[in-house]
Amino acid sequence: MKMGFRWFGDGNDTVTLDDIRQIPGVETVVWSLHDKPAGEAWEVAEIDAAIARITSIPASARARGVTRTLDAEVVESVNVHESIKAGRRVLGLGRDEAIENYVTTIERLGRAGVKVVCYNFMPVFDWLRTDLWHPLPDGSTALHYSQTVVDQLSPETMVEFIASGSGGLTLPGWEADRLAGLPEVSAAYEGVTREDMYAHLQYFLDAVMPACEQHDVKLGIHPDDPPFDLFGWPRIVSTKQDIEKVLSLHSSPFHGLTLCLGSYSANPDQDAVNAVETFLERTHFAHVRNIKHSAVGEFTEVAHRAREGHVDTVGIIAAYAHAGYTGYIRPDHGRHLWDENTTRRPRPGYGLYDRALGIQYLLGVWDAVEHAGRRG
Ligand code: DNO
Repeated sequence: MKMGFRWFGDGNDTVTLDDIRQIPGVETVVWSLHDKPAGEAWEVAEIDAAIARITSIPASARARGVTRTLDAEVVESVNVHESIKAGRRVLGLGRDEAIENYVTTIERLGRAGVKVVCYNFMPVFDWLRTDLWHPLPDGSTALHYSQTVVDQLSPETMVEFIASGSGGLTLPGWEADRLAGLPEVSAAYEGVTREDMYAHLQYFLDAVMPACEQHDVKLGIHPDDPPFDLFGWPRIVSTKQDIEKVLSLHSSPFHGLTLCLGSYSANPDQDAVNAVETFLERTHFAHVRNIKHSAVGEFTEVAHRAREGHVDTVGIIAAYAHAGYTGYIRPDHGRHLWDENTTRRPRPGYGLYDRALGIQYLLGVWDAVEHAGRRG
């Protein structure tokens, strides 16, 4: 297993690579070109520059004796253009052209040494929360979701709400280019059924898998977050049955999952540990975090420790450790802690401290399982 940490890039994240280097156990920086509109091919020079930034140690740090390096083997995400998901021309781009650019990006990332690319197939919106700075009883804040609130909002008000809570940073999945075209994008899904969405995903996989195999890049689809249909648009990666169906769409071992266990567990009927075990062979990347359900369709993100919420994070990591999982894991969203909200002003869910604490907890479980194994 390789532990990763998501980083949004210079000027786009209040966490630094120097910070990440000091978190014990982190080997991989999970990155992306966040200002790249979905549908465009990533340029070789941009890829090389991003990877060089992550993998090299600046001279100033070297002078302080820093030698610890990080790799850049995981990209989260290369976003899938709406034309591919909706199966028709959207925002001036046809799906075949968008797929061609996706294939070019995969080829270039593979040549640059990237091993896993994460993506999602959610229509229009990516992840969604209704409170980005929800107060917790311990004085920290965290992401919160309430279906009742969503039911009272329109897609347009949702966009305004997320933008107002972002602190001026571009939030992944809520990029301006995607949202500027909201009326057109949303109209493109009219009449698109779940079955159509699976067919569109299969069409995409058929086109990109040869490049993945040739360039040794594994593709991991991220489950819907939250795992419910929103605003009437069909979401197709929400439950265990959905994931089974998704995996059946293409037999290549390079087609697999970014198994986000927090997203998956937002539906209390799903069993996260069972999903880990069932989908182990096809899990290229796992996101591990904890949530606490407060009512039907309502949850708050809490610390990674299992007993803080309703996700069995111990069972999840133990299952991976017992199986000798060799893919990537990252902690997922954390609370915003200590003086972070006033000093560092983190991205919602992506502060430094709680994710660093979370990693130590996850690695503690991992090490304990390995240790017990050695003692027989
Ligand atoms: C939010 C993230 C998502 C995720 C994408 C994957 O915090 O979990 O934006 O990166 O859905 O494509």
